[in-house]
Amino acid sequence: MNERYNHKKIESKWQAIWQNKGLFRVTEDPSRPKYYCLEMFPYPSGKIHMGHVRNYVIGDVIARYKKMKGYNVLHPMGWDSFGLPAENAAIKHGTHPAKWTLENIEYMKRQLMAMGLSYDWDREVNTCDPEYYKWNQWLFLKIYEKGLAYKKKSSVNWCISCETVLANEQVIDGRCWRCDTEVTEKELEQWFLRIEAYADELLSFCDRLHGWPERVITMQKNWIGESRGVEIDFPVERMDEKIRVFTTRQDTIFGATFVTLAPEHPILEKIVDSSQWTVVSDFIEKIKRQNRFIRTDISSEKEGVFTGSYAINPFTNEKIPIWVANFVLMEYGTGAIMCVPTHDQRDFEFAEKYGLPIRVVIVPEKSSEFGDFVELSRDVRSSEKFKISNSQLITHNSELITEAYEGEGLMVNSEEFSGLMSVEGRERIAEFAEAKGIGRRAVNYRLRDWGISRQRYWGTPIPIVYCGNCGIVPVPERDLPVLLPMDVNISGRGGSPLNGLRDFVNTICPECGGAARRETDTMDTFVDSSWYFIAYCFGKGNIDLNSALSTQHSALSYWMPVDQYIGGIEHAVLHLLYARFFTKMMRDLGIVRNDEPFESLLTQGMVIKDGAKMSKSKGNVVDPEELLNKYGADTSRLFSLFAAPPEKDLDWSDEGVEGAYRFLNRVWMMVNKSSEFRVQSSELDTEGLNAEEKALLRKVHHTIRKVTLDIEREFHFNTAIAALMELSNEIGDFMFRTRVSESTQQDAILRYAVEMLILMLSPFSPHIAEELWELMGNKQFVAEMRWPVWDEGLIRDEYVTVVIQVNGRLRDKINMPAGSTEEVLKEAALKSEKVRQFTGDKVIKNVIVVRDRLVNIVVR
Ligand code: ANZ
Ligand code: ZN
Repeated sequence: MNERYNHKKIESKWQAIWQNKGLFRVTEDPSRPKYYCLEMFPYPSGKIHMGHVRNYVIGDVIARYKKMKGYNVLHPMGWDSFGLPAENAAIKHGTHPAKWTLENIEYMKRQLMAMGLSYDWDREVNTCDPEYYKWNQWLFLKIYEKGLAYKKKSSVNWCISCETVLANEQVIDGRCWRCDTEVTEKELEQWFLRIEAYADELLSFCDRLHGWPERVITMQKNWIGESRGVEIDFPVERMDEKIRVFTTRQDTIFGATFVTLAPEHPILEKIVDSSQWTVVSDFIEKIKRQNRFIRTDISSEKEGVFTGSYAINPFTNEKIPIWVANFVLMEYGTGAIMCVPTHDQRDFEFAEKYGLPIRVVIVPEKSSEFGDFVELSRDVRSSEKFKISNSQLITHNSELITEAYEGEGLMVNSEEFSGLMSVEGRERIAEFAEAKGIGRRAVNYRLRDWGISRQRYWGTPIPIVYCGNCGIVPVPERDLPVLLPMDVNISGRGGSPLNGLRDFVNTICPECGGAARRETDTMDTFVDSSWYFIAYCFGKGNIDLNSALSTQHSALSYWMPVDQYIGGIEHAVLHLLYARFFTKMMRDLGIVRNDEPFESLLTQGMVIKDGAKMSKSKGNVVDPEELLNKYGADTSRLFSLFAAPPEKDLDWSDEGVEGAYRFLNRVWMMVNKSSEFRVQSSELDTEGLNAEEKALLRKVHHTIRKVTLDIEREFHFNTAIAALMELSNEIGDFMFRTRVSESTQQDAILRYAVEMLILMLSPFSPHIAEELWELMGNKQFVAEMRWPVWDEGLIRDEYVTVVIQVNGRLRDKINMPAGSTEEVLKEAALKSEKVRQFTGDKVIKNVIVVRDRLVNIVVR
């Protein structure tokens, strides 16, 4: 039995056995604690890449470890298979998106299987399968019924190159997230989901996501973008109109010297003075063509025109001009702002450009920036002094200041509010406005409703028809799924190919039976991935959200939420926010009970090679398939886990792979050499061990402790693996020293140590572990064994007193870790101060070491 390590043979053998025995197939079992381990499902682009490998291997170790810990582990996998690349491939190669997608899935599935991942393939989901997207449509209908889906004409982000609408989340620095083309605006009728209605909950629940990385929570919070302030009404002079502004700096209201409206603001029609009408309407036309990202970019040019009308500042009662400007957005707040040039940089630049008045109303404490206000302190409230300065500071040019002071400070020039700190002033002004009925506290979110309409083919058809008599009519549930037609001509130009399919478009109104048209837009594929983790709970072919509506669905309440989610940081906002939103909607529909989908989240680092992210464009990709062929799954897994802790970037190194391979070979040889164990480890009698055997036992328990805690604490697999390597060295040394089998206990401890090593190695490199386990005569699967536990007693009692002699005479006693090697003991003995007095500069002839007992130094 001295075969060489043949990964190919072993790996395919065990993969087949696991699959045939259904080792990772799970069903709900209320008598056992569950653990739902999930990796983000891939887009079936063709081949897996190292990023996938890393992601799935991390998940697999967790899943296997938890199974050994006694959990009923759900570990599923599926395909996020709708989307643009399939259409692009269709255009490029003339293959149908369905064919391309299904072939890719088949190929990639084989690759995943070759990695020995412990998936329950009976729960595989595939989002382009009608069996799946039918439920997208069903959910859409439910959401629509609840008023959470609606259609509106809106200016959308449009990518000319992809010829599609992009969600805000898909626009990165004003460019398409996919093809990097500059995004433009387009007016289209679109379907929206009311994620805004969940903004406050999505935000407040951020603080309950204890298992999430701080960085992701911050990104989510920033994206939701809560902003607390007040809405205040500014009456329009000589008109029965009011302009409602939203501000977060109401403490600066005494410095509001003009009001500015968004070009899209409806009140413009009523208030623009006839003398200004042409100027204003030309301006509006011009700004409409400007991209929103340019409009809001702080560095871009602020432009505006005067409306010819005035508003009254309700606090100063001054008449102030009303302007229109590009930097005010209609979709945010009220679409109108009060401008305070001294304390808002945009307003400052605008005022400077157009010669509008500015007035200081906040001064930094103890600042000399504002001349007269140097000596102001918290308790100065006499307004006499401010009046003089007041007149000095209202100026039509900005001689006195060169930029806005946006910070906190002391309120000045603010009548009875002068002398307050700005923080407190905000409260007082808000109270005052509320008391006087001219304003109210308001919360605004940056988060916008999610536009899900896509003018693409390869997606879920939106289940809506348009009828001349009845208007918008949802497709009745019994008619689901609205099948995506397969006989299409994909040119890639001119919007959705579904438009041209008469059989698809022309239909009958479900309400009146008259002629009607089908919606031809498909859903954003992010809809598909917003609830796939719920779909896994049902199992392949069994998804039935309807059944969960009426009753408490046992599978859903058993498995959800996901205990551990693992994926890339690039999904920190997009996918994770949508998935949280869908979970909350589905909770409110009565489908699930949990408030949040993912208890814990692990965002793995990137795979780096030669200092750059591994990517096709950088030309530094390592194809996992080559790696699997050459070294096998176990080595590939081990390397990717050993090279870095999961959340850090993994620096690719060929030597690292070699190292992992050599380690597995050593373990292989070790077990093969000693595979004729005469005894079972159950015969081990820990009391009957000699010192050396005891030391090995201790090492085993130390290792169990270290590996367990490293896994439990933030999944630090790299240090866990290092500990296993150390243990394997110790076992190797032990075997070397005890070549001849001398006692039952010697064999028993060796066997025990090797078995523990294999058990602990198994989540990382499962195939070799199964093989060696079997070779040792064990009958069960390693994957089904219990994870070992350490004995505190064996770890605590770890120091022994070692006697040090010089030429046979006691000179010192030192405390050393039990089981220390001869080298360690020798070194410690020679370092002892007391010993040195006797050895001095004498020649050391010999050092005799009895482990855990004695060191005798022979000098001349
Ligand atoms: C007066 C003011 C004075 C402001 C000051 C700031 C500083 P966040 O935190 O982003 O919510 N604002 C409000 N609605 C706007 C819109 N539709 N388009 C562009 N800007 C808008 O910021 C809120 C601030 O952004 C508001 O407070 C308003 O300017 C501006 F010294 O009001 B502030
Ligand atoms: Zn009708």
